Amino acid sequence: MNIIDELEWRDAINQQTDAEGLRKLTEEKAISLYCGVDPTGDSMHIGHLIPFIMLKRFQLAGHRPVILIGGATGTIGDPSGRQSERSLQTLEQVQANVDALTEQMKKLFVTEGDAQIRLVNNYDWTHKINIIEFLRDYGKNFSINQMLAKDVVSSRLETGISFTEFSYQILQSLDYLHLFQNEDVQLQIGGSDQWGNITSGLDLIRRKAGSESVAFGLTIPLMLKADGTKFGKTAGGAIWLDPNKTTPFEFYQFWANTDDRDVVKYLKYFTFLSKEQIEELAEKVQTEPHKREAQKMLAEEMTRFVHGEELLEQAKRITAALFSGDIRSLTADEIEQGFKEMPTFEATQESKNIVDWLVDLGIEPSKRQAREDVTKGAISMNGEKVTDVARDVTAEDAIGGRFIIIRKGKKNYSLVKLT
Ligand code: 545
Repeated sequence: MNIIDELEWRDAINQQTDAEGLRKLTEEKAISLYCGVDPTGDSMHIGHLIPFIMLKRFQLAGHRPVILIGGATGTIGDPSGRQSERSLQTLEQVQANVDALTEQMKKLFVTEGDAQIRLVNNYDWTHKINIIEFLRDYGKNFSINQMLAKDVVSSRLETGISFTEFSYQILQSLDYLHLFQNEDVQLQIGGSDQWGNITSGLDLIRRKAGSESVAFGLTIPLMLKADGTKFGKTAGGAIWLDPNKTTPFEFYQFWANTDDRDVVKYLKYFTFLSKEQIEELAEKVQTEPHKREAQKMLAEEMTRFVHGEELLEQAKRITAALFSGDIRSLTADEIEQGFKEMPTFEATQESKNIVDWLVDLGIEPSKRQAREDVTKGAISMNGEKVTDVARDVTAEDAIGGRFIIIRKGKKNYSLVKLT
């Protein structure tokens, strides 16, 4: 299947500058293409990941992707999709983010011995341009009238936009021109918010390199959820790729909890499973939805891709232990991940009677209630029922010397940390 047909089948195309032209070119030869990311933060979330997954699809189809890290553009920040002026980050902050994002990109997309995906930083060519050159060689090719007409700018005319943010599109255009002339890049892709910047780059290429220049732009649609809420956001915030912000277990759970109405869409968009595999899973969503096979596959594919096999296995182990109640099989680190969102209490190492301990922590409202719950078998500690009201809780009960998990009733979990 041609890469453009594949993207169409995956519903991954929003706008294209010349659909027929791009299809023909990609059929004729291996092309170079790029997508950029600005170091405005130190990690991507799953929304940012989308166009880079599409880059990888081009690579798998034999094309040559370039990932651009915006060391220059990141010092300013893209006004696209924003209602108000950004506050500038320090140059040190930008550099720290460049380093973090470069690592993240390498980990995800540059596999051992893989010469196909290249990483570039636009600081390398942008910092050499002086102001006279900027105004004479580049500024002359931009029409203020056209720049004002771009959504990004026109939507800000009421509230205001600085010259700095107004000029952002010029910097991104210089990148496309640079990569077109020096790296043979003929396609830029991005989320739908990038359309204005991409077409502005194409205009610059036509003016500087000739109107017959063969270069294209393609954007990817915003991911929409069936229930109308925003994709990739949970009560706990965004789903980050950095395991210190979103643990691999939470990451796995996010995908595993996908609605039946969205799961096939996500499989097409995010995974490298084939059309046949996805069609088979789509069938199962219809015939045996209760098994949630499509969701499990989605969660596995995504967690493996972002965090690797080992952390995927750990996420699955935590999931299974929470389901069966077999808490003792988990390590302290796994408990920390699995119980991150559950009510947390702190207790000392001191031994204490279970009834007093539960009441003092606030897990039980009164001694009477605590006694009743213990006696009727409603309380378990680390997956084992405690029915003896005379039992003491000691430091020995803590898993890894750190955590005690209390379950009250069927699924009221509390995490107790020993201090
Ligand atoms: C800079 C120079 C170029 C080409 C592109 C750029 C970046 C671009 C931009 N992209 C977004 C971005 O978000 C911040 C991430 C923080 C870690 O601003 N001007 O950098 C997002 N992008 C991915 C998608 C996007 C876009 O990285 O394109 O649409 C989100 O899905 O918003 O020469």
